Amino acid sequence: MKSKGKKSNMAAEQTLVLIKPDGLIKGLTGNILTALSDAGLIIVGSKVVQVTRELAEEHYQHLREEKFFDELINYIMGEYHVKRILALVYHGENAIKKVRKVVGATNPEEAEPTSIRGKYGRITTKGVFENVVHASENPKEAEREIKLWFRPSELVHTIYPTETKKITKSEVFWK
Ligand code: IDP
Ligand code: MG
Repeated sequence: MKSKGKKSNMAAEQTLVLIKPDGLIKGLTGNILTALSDAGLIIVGSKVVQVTRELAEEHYQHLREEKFFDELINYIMGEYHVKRILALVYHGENAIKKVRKVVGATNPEEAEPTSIRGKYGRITTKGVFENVVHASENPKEAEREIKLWFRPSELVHTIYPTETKKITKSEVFWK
């Protein structure tokens, strides 16, 4: 249904972006963040992560049956480039679609030439889509992924319910 001149009351979304190991090793972080700033969203969390096999397999669980799965896990773990990624959470209205638009299609050869993947992605001779960034596909996936990669305390603003639990555990402090 179309609403005439009425402002959308859509709630703000959050979406997970990962600058993948190829993006980091190629020094594309600045270019990628600049391109993403066109979406007019705000960053509510960011961190550098060394991706474990467990995290990689959980993140890409929906692709477990694909023939490229093992290569994909190696790729995101940094086996071909560098063993880290930059994880970010973007927040704002329609954040998921806006970021996917700037990021471009999964296959870098099919991505808009002006999109991040169109500009910087490639397909290796082994058939891995080295497409420089990950971006959540839909609200359900965004929630699952943000909760997988970040704790509530690592975000300056949360949109999913949280609870406070008392825990006793050892933590590392500066000496
Ligand atoms: P997306 O990253 O655009 O959401 P997904 O289908 O979720 O695309 O796939 C996750 C990642 O797996 C892609 O970003 C890409 O790196 C890799 N991938 C997806 N499809 C293929 C393929 O057909 N061949 C090789 N790698 C692929
Ligand atoms: Mg996906």
